[in-house]
Amino acid sequence: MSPLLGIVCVALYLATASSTEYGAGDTLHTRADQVTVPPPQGIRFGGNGYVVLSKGNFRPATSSAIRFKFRTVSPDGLMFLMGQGSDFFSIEMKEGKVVARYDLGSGPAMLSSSQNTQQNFNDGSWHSLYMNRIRLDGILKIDDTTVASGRSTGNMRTLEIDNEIYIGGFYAQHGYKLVTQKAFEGCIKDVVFGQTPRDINEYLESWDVEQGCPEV
Ligand SMILES: [Ca+2]
Repeated sequence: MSPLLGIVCVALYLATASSTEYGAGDTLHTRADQVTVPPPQGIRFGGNGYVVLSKGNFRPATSSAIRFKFRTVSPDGLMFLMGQGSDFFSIEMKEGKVVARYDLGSGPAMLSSSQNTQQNFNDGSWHSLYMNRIRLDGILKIDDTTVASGRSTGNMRTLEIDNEIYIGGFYAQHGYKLVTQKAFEGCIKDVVFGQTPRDINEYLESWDVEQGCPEV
């Protein structure tokens, strides 16, 4: 295409666009509105990485409520991990199911979505996850439906954690034998610790991640 023909084509395109897609004088207004759309939230995990968030004002010793949305086509991968010593709390994809585990220091609890549904959640769609434990008792909801509940064993009642909370993987091999070592591949957004929404892009450290989750 010659440069001149290119200019003519652009001019024709603009004329067509302005006459069919916008009313007279609307174009600048429309573009100004688009500028105010917030940047994409969430993070895309490449499958070999992780994000570290500080616990901030999150105090999960007695009650640890976690929310986030996830999207993946991978059947296995670590989505969430926090802990200290033998205390931990984890959420992972396992063969397409969602599995949460915690140990308060005297024995583990395991909650699998397979308890109440045979649905596989690695279907490429967004799913909202809510997990809470109060003392020994845990409950796991996906897409606002309770999929599992459980209770840890022993007499320990509180969860101790370090400042670093891992999303999507861990920086090395972790020591929690029941928890997957495989990193998550997919997207996570809208993270809430307790009652506090957290921007997953405001991390202490990350590896193999990209900001934003494209809609396709
Ligand atoms: Ca404990």
